[in-house]
Amino acid sequence: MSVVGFDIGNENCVIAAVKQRGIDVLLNDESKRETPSVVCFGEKQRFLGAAGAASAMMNPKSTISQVKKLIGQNFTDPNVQNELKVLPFETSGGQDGGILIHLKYLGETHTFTPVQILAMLFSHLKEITEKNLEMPVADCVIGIPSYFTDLQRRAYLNAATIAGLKPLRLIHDCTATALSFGIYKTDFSNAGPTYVAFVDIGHCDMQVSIVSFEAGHMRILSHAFDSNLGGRDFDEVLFGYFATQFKEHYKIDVYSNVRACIRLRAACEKLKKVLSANAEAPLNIECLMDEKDVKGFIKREEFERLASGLLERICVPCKKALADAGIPVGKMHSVELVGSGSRIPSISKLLASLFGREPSRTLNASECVARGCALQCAMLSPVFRVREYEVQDSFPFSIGFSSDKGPIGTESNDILFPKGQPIPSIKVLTFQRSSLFHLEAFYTNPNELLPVVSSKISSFTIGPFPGSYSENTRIKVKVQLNLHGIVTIESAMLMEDHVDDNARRDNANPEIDKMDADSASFSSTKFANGNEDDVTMHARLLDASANGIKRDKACRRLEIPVTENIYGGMTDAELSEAKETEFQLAQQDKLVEQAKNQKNALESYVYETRNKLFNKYRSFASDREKEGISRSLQETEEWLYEDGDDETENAYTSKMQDLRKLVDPIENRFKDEEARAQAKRELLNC
Ligand code: ATP
Ligand code: K
Ligand code: MG
Repeated sequence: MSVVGFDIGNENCVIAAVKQRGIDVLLNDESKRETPSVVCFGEKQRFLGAAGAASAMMNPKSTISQVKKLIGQNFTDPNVQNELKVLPFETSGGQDGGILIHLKYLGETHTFTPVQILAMLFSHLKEITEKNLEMPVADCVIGIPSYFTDLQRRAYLNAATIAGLKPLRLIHDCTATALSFGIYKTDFSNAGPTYVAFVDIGHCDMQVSIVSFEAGHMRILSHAFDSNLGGRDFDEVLFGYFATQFKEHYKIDVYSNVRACIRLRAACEKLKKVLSANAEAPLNIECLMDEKDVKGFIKREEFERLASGLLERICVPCKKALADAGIPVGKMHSVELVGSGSRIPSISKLLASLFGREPSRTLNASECVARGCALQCAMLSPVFRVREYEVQDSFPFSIGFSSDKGPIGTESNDILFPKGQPIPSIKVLTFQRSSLFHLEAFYTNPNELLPVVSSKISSFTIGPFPGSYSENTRIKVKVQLNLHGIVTIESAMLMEDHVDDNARRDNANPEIDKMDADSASFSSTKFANGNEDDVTMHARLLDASANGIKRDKACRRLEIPVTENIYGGMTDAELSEAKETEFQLAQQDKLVEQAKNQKNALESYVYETRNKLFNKYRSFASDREKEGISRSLQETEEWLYEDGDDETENAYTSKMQDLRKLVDPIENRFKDEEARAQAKRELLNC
C-alpha cells in the first residue's frame, strides 16, 4: 500500500513518499523535484506538469495554470475577475456560480471546471508516483491552505476522486510543515510547551501558524493567512516597473499584447530570483513586441522600495497569528520560514524585526509540506508503524447550524464549532421532532473569511421517518467536523420512546455513556432555546487517532436517512461523468503516446538495420537482398518524414512488420552462425 504526500502549489507540486530509507521526494519525468502546476491542451494530446509548462508558450489559450486559485470560487467574485484578467484562457460563469473554462481541443470546443483541471494534475502526479514506486497508488494525504472553505476542500476531494486517489486526509500546509519539523525533535522538554511560528510564503498566498510542541505531541494554536499575497505579487511589482519603462523608452505597451505580457512576467520572476542572490540584476528580452529588443536594469534597493507595501502586508497575518494564539512574541522559541516565495532577503529582515529573532531555515523550504503530508499518511495508514505522535490541528472558521425553527443555540452564541475547534470533532444535537426536517450549516463570522465568500455551506434533510411518531420523539444528530475540515452529518438516530422508561433511558443512555468513555475530553452544553427545540448538545472532542464510534445493539435506535446538499458542490452524477471524461482524455493521451513510441521504435529500427547491413550482416545477405532492404529502409525513412509523420500506432507497427519480413531471414542466418561459432568455442574449451 502506498504512503504518499502531495503538496499542490499554485506554481509547483511536490510529491513525497515513504520508501525503505524514510521519506523521499520523488522525481518527475524530467528528474525534477518540483512539477509545475500546469495543464496544457496540445494539438492531439494533453501535456501535464513539466511538459505542460514547456508547451505553454505555444498554446497560451489552452494552457491552464493557477487552478488552485480558481477552485471552489465564484465567477462573479471581483478577486476572481482580477485573476482571470491575466490568465489567457477563456472562461465564463457556470450555473452553480462556479467558473467554467472553455478551450479548443481536437477540433472541438471543450468546457471544463477547475475541479476537472485539478483532477488532471492529480492524475499526472499519481502517474509519476506509480512509476517511481512501481505499484498502484491510491492512499495519500494532500496539503491545503488553512483558508480553504468547505467548498474548496470538497473540490479537492472531488478532484482527487476523479483521478482515482483516495485522500486519507486533507491537511493544512503549515500543520504538515510543523509535523515534519516536530516529529524529529526529541529534544523538546517535558518542562513546558515550546512555541514555534511557521511562516509559509508561496506563489499566491502566505500562511502563518503558531504551534505548541511537547514531547510526543503538537498542537496548532492559530492559523492566519493572506490568501492573496505571495511571490507573484513581487513579480507584478517588477512587471509594472518595466512596463512603464518600456512604454517610455521603446514606445511599446506590453499590456496590449498577451504574449508580451507572458514573456515579461516570466522574465520578471527570473529577475526577482536573481535579486535574491545579487545586489542588482539586468533584464533582456529579445523581440518582446513590435520586433523590438528590450533592456532593463534594477537594483535590489529599488526593488525593495517598490515592494515596501507588500512587505508591510506580510506583517499583518504574522501579528494576527500571534494575537490569536495568545502567545507574547518574547515566548516564541523560533520562527521557521518556508515556501520558496520567502527567499527574498528583505522578507527575512522584516520577520527578524517582527519576531525579535532571525527566522530559521531548518526545513527544506519547498519540500516540507509534501514531506509532512507523507508522514501524516504513514501515521494514518494501517500498514505502517510510526512513532506515537499526536497532531492536534485547529479549524480557522466558526461554524453554526440552524434548523427550520431557527439557529441552534442562544442569541449570544449560535456557534456549533467555534474558530479554533480541534479537527476532527463531533457534536451530538438532540431534536424533538415527529417527521422530516432540515438543518443548515453556515459560517457565523464573515470577518474570518474573505467578504465575497457566501456564509451558506450546506443543507441537510433529515428523514423521511419510517412511520408516524409523537411530537417528543428524540432525534440524535451527530455533526462532524471531519479530518479534512469539512462539516458533515455522520448519522441521525431516532430514539424510540416508550413513555414509561423514557426518563430512565435518558439518564443512562448507553450510547452517550459509551461516547463519553471514548472521548479525549467532553463538554456538555444545554442551550437555552426554550421557545423552539429543546436542544441538548453533547460535544465530544475526538482524539486525532480515535475515529470509531461504538454502537450498542441493546439501545433501540433507528437510523434515519440524511441527504446532503452542498451549495456550489458536485452531485454524484456530475462526479461520475467527470470520471468518464477524464478516462476518455487519458485514453486519447495514451494512444498518442503509444503511437509516438512506436514511431520512435521504427525510426531506430531503420537506422540500426542500415548500420548492421554494412557491418554485422554484411556476409549474410546477397547483394540483391541488401539492395532490396536498403531501398525499403530509404522508403520508410522518407515516409516517416512525410505522410508517416503523424500516424497511428498500427501504421508504424505494420511498416515495422514489412521491414522485418525482409530483414529477419538475414538476422536468423547471422544468429545461427553465431550459435554455431559459440558451440565450437565451447567444444574446444573442454
Ligand atoms: P502556493 O503555496 O501559493 O500555492 P507554491 O507552493 O507553488 O504556491 P512555492 O513553490 O512555495 O509556491 O513558491 C513559489 C514562489 O517562490 C514563486 O513566486 C517563485 O518566483 C518564488 N521563488 C522561488 N525561488 C525564489 C528565489 N530564489 N527568490 C525569490 N523568490 C523565489
Ligand atoms: K509547493
Ligand atoms: Mg505552497
